[in-house]
Amino acid sequence: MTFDLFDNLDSPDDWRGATGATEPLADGAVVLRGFARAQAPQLLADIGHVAGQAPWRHMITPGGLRMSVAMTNCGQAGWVSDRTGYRYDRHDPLSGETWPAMPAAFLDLATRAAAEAGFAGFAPDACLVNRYVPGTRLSLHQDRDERDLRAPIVSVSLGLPAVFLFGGLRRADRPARTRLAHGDVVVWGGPARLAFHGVAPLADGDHPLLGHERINLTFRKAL
Ligand code: MD3
Ligand code: FE
Repeated sequence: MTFDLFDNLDSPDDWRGATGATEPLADGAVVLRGFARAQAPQLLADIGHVAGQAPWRHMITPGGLRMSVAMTNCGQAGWVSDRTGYRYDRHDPLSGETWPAMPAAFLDLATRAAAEAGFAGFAPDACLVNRYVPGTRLSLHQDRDERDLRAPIVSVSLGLPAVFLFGGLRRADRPARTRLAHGDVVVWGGPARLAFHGVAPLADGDHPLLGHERINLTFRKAL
């Protein structure tokens, strides 16, 4: 056994198996460390196809601020923000076309992760894809634009590690910090579903697959 100095490298004999240990992060939140590692190259190829049809863009908040995270979507609906508010929309406002279909590997990963965390039958209809470069942050927010809040959200982290901020049900609750690294999957359900959360400004680094980027997928049952 060698020391695992290169935590972000993909090694075929990595001791974290496809179904690594589940780790409770908070009441209702389960971390599956490295769960998506083996699928990462396929996911990245699929992300390239999605962004080819529905390009990365920086959305504008209802308050008029440009988000530092670049976003796109796939699935039956996509999360959009503009001066009129936040919503799920079946069409990409940039093109007027429907969003690209959810790639099979996305759906497979999300449903397996949800089942592992106790949410058998999770049927996401939307996937928001977030892209971070060094300095990009996501301020504390709740995800509550989805119709059925009993369904969990499944998040998949790829590329550079991020410091994830996880608070309580009130914005003022001081958030805990956790590192989310390449291949980590988190299932947020139950009492964690409406917790305030965000991402600290991304630190620079050089990831073997993603270079200076981090990409996060969030699977949602939106409609
Ligand atoms: C906890 N994305 O897209 S993923 C988002 O890393 C979002 O891009 C972050 O927050 C990112 O809305 C965090 C982890 C996450 C996602 C959704 C949650 C945690 C959550 C919904 C409820 C509670
Ligand atoms: Fe969120």
